[in-house]
Amino acid sequence: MMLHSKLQSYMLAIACNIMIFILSANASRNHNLKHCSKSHQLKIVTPVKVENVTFPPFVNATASNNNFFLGGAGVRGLQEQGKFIKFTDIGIYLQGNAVSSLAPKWHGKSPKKLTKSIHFFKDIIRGPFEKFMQVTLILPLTGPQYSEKVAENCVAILKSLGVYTKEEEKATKKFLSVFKKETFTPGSSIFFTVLHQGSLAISFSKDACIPKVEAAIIKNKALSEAVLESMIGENGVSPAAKKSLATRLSKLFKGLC
Ligand code: HCC
Repeated sequence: MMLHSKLQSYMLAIACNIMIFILSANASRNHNLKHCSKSHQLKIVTPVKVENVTFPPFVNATASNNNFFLGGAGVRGLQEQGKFIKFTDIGIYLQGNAVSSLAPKWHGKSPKKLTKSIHFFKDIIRGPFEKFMQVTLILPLTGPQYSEKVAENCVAILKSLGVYTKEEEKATKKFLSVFKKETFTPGSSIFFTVLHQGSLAISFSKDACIPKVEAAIIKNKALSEAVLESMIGENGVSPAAKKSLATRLSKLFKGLC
């Protein structure tokens, strides 16, 4: 009997050790922020609460098996009749390797300098890592109301870059059609994944849960990047998300050996 219970606790200890090993292997894969000491990165990659939404520090993005951390988050509002109306909360997630990709150029720069730097955000938008954006509604919007605003901004960006061709026009039409029948109540979310080859995966949820499978994929790199640029580019709709990205990334760069 004694031997039996000893054996049982022995087996339990082995099982626990195996579990801890699997969990820590997974955690270090999840938090794949190269060269960054784990305790440092875990302290810095915190959740961000914007209005009623808490953006978790790590997520699995729609249509991608890569690991993403929360770069930054902020509100998107509009000045209407002298009042600032908050419409959406925007969270920007970056693939784990973004930190080591951006650090050589941007390490040591203050959050203020990064917030003001157009080139810093261009490097995020064009960098060789995947990006994932979560837009959670504060006020209700129809699919067409939301998508027409985004498309309008994207077309302006693409034209200013001189890359708005028939292909981008077709891609923009597809973008609008994906939203045609959607309605977004407060708390529902729209997700965009800018994938490695430049495709844009779009998904929707009634809450903040991220769907594994996309509602649509649009194969147009210029449009995919323009969607992110419309949020955090030079005239991005969320200066708050830009400030948050700059502050958090500058801290993450400091953690590099
Ligand atoms: C964009 C443009 C807008 C938004 C975005 C990216 C956005 C839209 C809000 O995430 C909005 C507000 C009022 C409206 C319609 C849309 O969050 O009437 O490029």
